[in-house]
Amino acid sequence: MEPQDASGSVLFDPSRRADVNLVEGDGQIRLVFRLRLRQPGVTPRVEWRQAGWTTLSMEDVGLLGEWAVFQAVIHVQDPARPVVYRFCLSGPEGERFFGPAGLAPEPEAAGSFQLHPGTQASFPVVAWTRGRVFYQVFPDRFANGDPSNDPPGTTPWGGAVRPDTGSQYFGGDLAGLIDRLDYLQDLGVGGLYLNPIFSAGSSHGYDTVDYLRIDPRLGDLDTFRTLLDEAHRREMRVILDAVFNHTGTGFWAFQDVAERGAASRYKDWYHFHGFPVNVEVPNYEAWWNVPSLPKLRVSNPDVRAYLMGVARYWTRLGIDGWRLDVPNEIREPGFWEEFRLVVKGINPEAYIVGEIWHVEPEWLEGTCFDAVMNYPLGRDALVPFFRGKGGFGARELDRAVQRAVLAYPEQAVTMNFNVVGSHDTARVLTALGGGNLGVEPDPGAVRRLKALMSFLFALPGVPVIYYGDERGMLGEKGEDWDAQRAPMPWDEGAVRAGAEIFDHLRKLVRLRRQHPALVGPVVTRLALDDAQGLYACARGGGGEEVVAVTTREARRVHVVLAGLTGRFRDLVRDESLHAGGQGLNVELDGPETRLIVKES
Ligand SMILES: [Ca+2]
Repeated sequence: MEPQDASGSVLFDPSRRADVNLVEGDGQIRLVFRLRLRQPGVTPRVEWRQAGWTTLSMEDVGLLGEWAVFQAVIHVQDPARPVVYRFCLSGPEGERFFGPAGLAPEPEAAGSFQLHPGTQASFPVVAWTRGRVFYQVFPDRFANGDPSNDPPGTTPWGGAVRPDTGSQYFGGDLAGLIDRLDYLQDLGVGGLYLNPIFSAGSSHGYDTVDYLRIDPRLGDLDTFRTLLDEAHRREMRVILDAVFNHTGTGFWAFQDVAERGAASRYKDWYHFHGFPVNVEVPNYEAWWNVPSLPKLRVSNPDVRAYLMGVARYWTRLGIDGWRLDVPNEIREPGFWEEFRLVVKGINPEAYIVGEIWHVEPEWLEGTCFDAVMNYPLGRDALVPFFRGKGGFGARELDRAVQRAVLAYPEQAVTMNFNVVGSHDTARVLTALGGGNLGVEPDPGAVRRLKALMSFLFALPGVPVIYYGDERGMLGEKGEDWDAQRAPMPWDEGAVRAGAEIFDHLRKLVRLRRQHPALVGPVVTRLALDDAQGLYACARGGGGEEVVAVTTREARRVHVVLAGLTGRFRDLVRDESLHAGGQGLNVELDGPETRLIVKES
């Protein structure tokens, strides 16, 4: 239900957590109301009662698409009593009321919404995600710690990436990752997201052959247990890739049907159109019609039970969460809700990240995932802004930041998985104009990358570094050409700009741990200047305030941030600033992002 008035000028859905969000913390319950309006000159208030009626004005917190979003927060005194509420809109036409019946001139006609705080489940934040930075590892390409498990025909490390990259192996494995945990600890990351590590038919691993076995080319169960222990010992959490929409053709259930046809007891585990099975001209449903990726019939209770068993097995083994591959392609009602219950039942602090490419708040209601891969922020906003192309300026950046904050409930905003590149996209440095694999990155692009990363680290959500981005790796994503999945260049100086980028990210990772202001859900715009490609916002929380000022222009620009007084410190440059009578004067040597904390 999305109550809105007939003219379409008010939008509010009491069943959406982004619209009414119950937040528990610090021994109290808050209700965060957000009302969307599309009518200038209207001032909304929320009227609510537990005992007597109270009226609270709503604050204009930004734009979500074409909607102005107004917010009010109330503190629930008695969770046992229902909260009754409605909205009052004052405008040129006088006062009107908004409730379940829509807009009406009288409160009685609009009606009132009702909410029972005591029976409503809150959406808890996975506490350990606060202040952490994730690192994504594509196992075959990260580090080869055990040449004895290299598949036949393994390409020497650093050799050319072939177009048919799924059948090409570089020999990377879990032993190599364990060897490099000290390196990752030095970088400071607190979480690892591993692309698939279960037995599979390709180097990317998305065609699972055995969900309960580590791919022998990567190690075995003992190696994996060692990885978990060694990561945990270093305060790093590990999440795995769950590929539940499809399997590989080598998976035992598919093999059984391939052998026995209609007589197989697994014939209903997939969507076969006929028998015998034909993998040359597939007579079954497959992911994007790729014959090697037959789609599972998740509506089959046996399949569902099997997949829940997989989730149970690895969660019990001690992993810290899951990244779910193409979860939007599994539309069976209740599937992801059940997955969440299974996983959280074993580990309530497990972190569940869905591979969702668009802004889709329905996944982040607290019943399915904790986070989505936030491509809309990283790839669709930060990259085009800092790239400086396609008319994506400070105003568009501002809109995208507001969308990232206002489309979701605050718990999800702080937990969102903020990728700026992945195994599925061009490398971020390439997308910023750095060039393709094999060249020395363009120095201007390196500066843009540093500015982008500083800004990313100042926004709510969990920043994610794709392996090698910290060493200046380049790589375009082609049709069948995954240059963004090249083997990690471990030789010092393999990329001249590598050390500079590494040091920058290392500093940012630490700042995120040290400054609670960078982690909270609220972003307040301070300045926006399209001509200077400049944007500034305040971040606050934990008793401190940090100001992020960024420009993408390759020149000196400056801005006076009115209303700021006192002494400040630039956390990236490590230098002091003083606000004058006009405010805080910030100069930038663009492209650059300055992160400035108020000291007094
Ligand atoms: Ca190996």
